[in-house]
Amino acid sequence: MKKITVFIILLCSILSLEGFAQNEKKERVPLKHGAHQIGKRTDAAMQRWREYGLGQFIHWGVYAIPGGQWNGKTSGGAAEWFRSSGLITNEEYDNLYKQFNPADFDAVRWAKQAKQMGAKYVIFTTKHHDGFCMWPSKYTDYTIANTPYKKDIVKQIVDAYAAEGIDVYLYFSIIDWSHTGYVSGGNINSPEIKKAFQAGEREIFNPFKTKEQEKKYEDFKSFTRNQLLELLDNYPTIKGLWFDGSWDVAWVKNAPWVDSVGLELRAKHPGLIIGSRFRSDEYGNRHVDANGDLIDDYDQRFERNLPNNLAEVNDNDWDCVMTIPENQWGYHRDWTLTYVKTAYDLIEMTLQANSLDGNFVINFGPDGKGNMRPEENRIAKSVGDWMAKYGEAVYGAHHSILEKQDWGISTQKGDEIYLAVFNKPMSNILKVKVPRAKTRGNVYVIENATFLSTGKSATINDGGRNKAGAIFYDIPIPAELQNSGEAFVIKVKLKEVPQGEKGAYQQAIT
Ligand code: H79
Repeated sequence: MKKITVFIILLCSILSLEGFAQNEKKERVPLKHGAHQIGKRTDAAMQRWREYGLGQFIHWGVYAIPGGQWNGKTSGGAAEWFRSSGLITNEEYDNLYKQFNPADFDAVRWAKQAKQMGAKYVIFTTKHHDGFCMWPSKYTDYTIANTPYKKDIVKQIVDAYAAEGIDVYLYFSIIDWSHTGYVSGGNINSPEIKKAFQAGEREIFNPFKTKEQEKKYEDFKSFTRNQLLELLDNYPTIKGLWFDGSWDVAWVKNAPWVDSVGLELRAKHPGLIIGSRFRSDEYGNRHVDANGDLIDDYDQRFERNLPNNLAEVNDNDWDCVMTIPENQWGYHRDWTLTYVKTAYDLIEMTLQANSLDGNFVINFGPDGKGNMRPEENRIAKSVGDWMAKYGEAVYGAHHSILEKQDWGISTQKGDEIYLAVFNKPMSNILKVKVPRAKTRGNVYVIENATFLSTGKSATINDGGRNKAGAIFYDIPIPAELQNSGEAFVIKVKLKEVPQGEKGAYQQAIT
């Protein structure tokens, strides 16, 4: 009798699973150029990426010479977009490279600064939309080799950062205003274009006005492919490529080709990490394909924009790249135009990113001589000093089981929880709400708590319960942290104990 019951249950579950799988299959759009893998990569290179916590972005190119200003006029737009600011002619801009001679540039100095800041990886602009190459590419004359400076800047960055143990990623824009074959077909994100594209009406948005143009775009494609292969050949120690500009219709129309280039790059460079801003699926879907699956290795949509909760990141890997002013990536002489973030802001954002399982990347825009600006130097130092004390709460730390609380942000590594206090309570008593225990009938108690900056144990007092029965603990903030003006971290260990266990709750309160 028992055997029959088991058999029936088994049969039912197989049948329902089968039915489920079929339903799933029916709903999925068959794609040749969608995500090539479902779920997160688990190889060593990607595991390493996941532990970075904090990175540095550097935007450097000929746009650093005007620095957002020309003939006494200031552009309010992004400095690295200065060519299209309307303040400079294309001819003037395209000749700036003849003056590019950053006498103060010292890659070792930058790498040491990044190391002190606590950055575990750097993303460096090899080529922005203007097409100027910071390496001596053999496929164009518009490179560093033809400036008075001459030397390969990418190589110096790659070597100096590697020497500091910082992983290098190369930024590459697929937009190239300097290439005669480059054609812009408009932005695929515009709802009108996207709708028509997905309906198969691709001809309406054909960016090529003549056969000649279409042929030239083929030249541009081989040029781009050559440059990418060249970067991997020249700098074999890099860990990944950070793409930009891929929203252009001309690029999206070539999705199958872009996909083939991606596969070629990966085959050539095992472990290579590429974000979701390289290619689209064959229906013009970017970042996530028609089935909602992330394209390539991590989500690149959080540019200057942090997610607020885990639901927004959909269990994907992701990075957030952030400017210090509102939207200046390259060097802009005038930083009074918008709010300029403080080190405190950026540290809080770093914690926020890591608490939601992402990496945070702070952008630097050095000037035309090769100097970081004074504000950037100060920020790097402050972030670094903080990371030296509290980095444990960032590196390899991820989402914690604590719910979001008013005092700040929590992260978790194994069974250690880090309470990063950004909003010190007026009472100077930190009220910490512990989550429900995994096992019914159990509760979490705080077994011990330590102030990371001093290594001293925290006093843990009973903080009562709310109406719903949630347990709170009160941790008094010691005098030396009350007025430091600095965010601080308390490392906490939770222990699960049976709710009724005599003295268990009190025992944990030391
Ligand atoms: O490299 C940085 C930006 O230059 C690049 N991505 C980051 C990492 C980027 N390119 N385009 N965009 C971001 C989005 C488009 C912004 C624009 Fe504008 C709005 C282009 C024209 C209007 C901002 C304002 C840039 C120029 C003026």
